[in-house]
Amino acid sequence: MTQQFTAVAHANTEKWQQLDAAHHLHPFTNPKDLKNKAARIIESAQGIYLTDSDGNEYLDAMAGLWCVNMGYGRQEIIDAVSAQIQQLPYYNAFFKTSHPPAAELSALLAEITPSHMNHTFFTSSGSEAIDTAIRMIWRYWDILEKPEKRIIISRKNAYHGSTIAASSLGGMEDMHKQGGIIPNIVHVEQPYWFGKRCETGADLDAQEFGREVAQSIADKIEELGENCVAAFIAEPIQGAGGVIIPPDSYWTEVKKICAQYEILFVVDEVICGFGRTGHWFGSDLYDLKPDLMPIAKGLSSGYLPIGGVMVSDRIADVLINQGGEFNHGYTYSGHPVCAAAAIANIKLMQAENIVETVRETTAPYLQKRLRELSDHALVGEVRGLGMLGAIELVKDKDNYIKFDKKRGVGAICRNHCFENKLVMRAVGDTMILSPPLIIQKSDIDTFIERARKSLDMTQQTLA
Ligand code: PXG
Repeated sequence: MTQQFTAVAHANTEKWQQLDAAHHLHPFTNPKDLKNKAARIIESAQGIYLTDSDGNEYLDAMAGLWCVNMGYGRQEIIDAVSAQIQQLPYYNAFFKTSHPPAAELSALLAEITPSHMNHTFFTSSGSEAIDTAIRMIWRYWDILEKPEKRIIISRKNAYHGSTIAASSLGGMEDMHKQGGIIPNIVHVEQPYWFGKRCETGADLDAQEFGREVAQSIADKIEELGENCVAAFIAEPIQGAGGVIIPPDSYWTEVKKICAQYEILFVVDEVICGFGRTGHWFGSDLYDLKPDLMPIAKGLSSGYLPIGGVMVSDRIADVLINQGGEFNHGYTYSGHPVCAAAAIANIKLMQAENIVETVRETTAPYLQKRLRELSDHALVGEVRGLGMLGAIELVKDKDNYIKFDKKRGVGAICRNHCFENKLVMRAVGDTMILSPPLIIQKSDIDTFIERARKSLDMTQQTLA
C-alpha cells in the first residue's frame, strides 16, 4: 500500500516538475539551475509543517516567506474568506465607495498600531506599500510647498520589495545591477556589527558602532542639504538583509536625528509587524513613532495578498485637509476578500493572545535554545529577538573570519536542512529563521535538533 502510494506520488511530482520547468519563471531564481534540478513541490500544510508531493513533512522555520504568522490551516481565516467571497467577491474603493471589510479592517488597524496612527491606504503587497509611501512622501512635501525635498535615505542591504521604486529604495546591489535605480534615493551604512567586525578585523565596540552608523545618517543629511531630504526609511530589524539586530545605541541615536531634522521617518514593518518581535510592531519595541508605516505579510498571515501604509495623524492631516485628490490607487486596494482574511487573522491573534505568548513564553525559549548552537565549530554568532533569528556560519570563529563567498556555505547548509526536513533560509552564509508565531516549545526542540544535525552535515561536507 505504502509502496503504491509512493509510486503515485512520484509520478505526480514528476508531472508538476515538468510543467513547472517548462512554463514557470520563478522569483529570485537562476532558471538554468532550476531546469537541472527540479523544484520541490509543496502540496499542503498544517500548523507549522509543510508537506511535499512525495509525502515528506518539513518544519517551516521561515513561516512561508516571513508571513504565515498564525500557521497553516486556520479554520477561522478560511471560513471568513469563504463567507466574504460569497457575499461580495470584489468591489473597489474608488469613486466614493467602500465596503464593510475595508472599513472594518482600517478601524482594527487603527486600534492595534501605535496610537498616533489612525489611517490606512491599502495595497496588495509590501512592494506596492513601499511605492505608495514614496508617492505619499513626495505628495506631502509638495502640499507643504517644499517640492525640493525629494531625496529618500535608505540603508545598504535593505530589502523593501521588487517594483522599480521599491528595489531602488532597497539597498541590494545585485538588484541595482539589473536596471539601476530611480533618482533621489541614497543609501547609508547598515548597523551590521558582526559583518563589520569580520570585515575590519578590529575589536569593535557594538554600542559605539551603533552610534557611528546612526551618525552617518545625520552626516548624509548635512552633505545633501536638509532642504533636499524628504525622508529616512528603515526596518526596525532588517529581515531579508540577514536579520540584522542593531546595537541598542542605534535606534536611540536615530530617533534623535529624525527629530532634529525636518524629514519624514518611514518604518517598514512588512516583516517586523504583527507580532514577529514579541510586540505588535517593531515600532512598539523600539518606540519609533513613525510618520508612515508600510505593512503586509503578517497582516493576513499570508493567506491572501494584502498590504498597506499606516499614516500618522500629523501626515494624514496634511494629506486629507490640505491635499486634494491623491492620484494613486490599485484595482485591489482594500480587496474585500483579502481584507476579510486580515480581519479574521488579527482577531485570531487577539483571541489567542499570541503576541503576549511570543513575548513572554515561546520567544524567550527559542532564543535560549538557539544560543546553544553557538558552541558549534561553524557558528560565529547567534543572534535573535522575538521570533527572528540568525546563525552566522564562519571559517574561523575565534578570529571572526568568514568563508569565501564562492564556496556557498549557506546554500550547502540550507540543502542539508531540507534533507533533515527543515526549512531555513540562507542569506549568504547567514542562516536565518522566522518561524510561525504559533510554534510550540516541543517544535522548537525539534527545530534545534534538526538545525544542529544540518550544521554537522555542513561541516562534514566542507571537510
Ligand atoms: N519590505 C520588506 C521589509 C520586505 O521584507 C517587502 C517590503 C516587499 O513585500 P512584497 O509583499 O512585495 O514581497 C518585503 C518582502 C526573502 C524575501 O527571501 C523577503 C521578502 C520577499 C521575498 C523574499 O527573504 N520580503
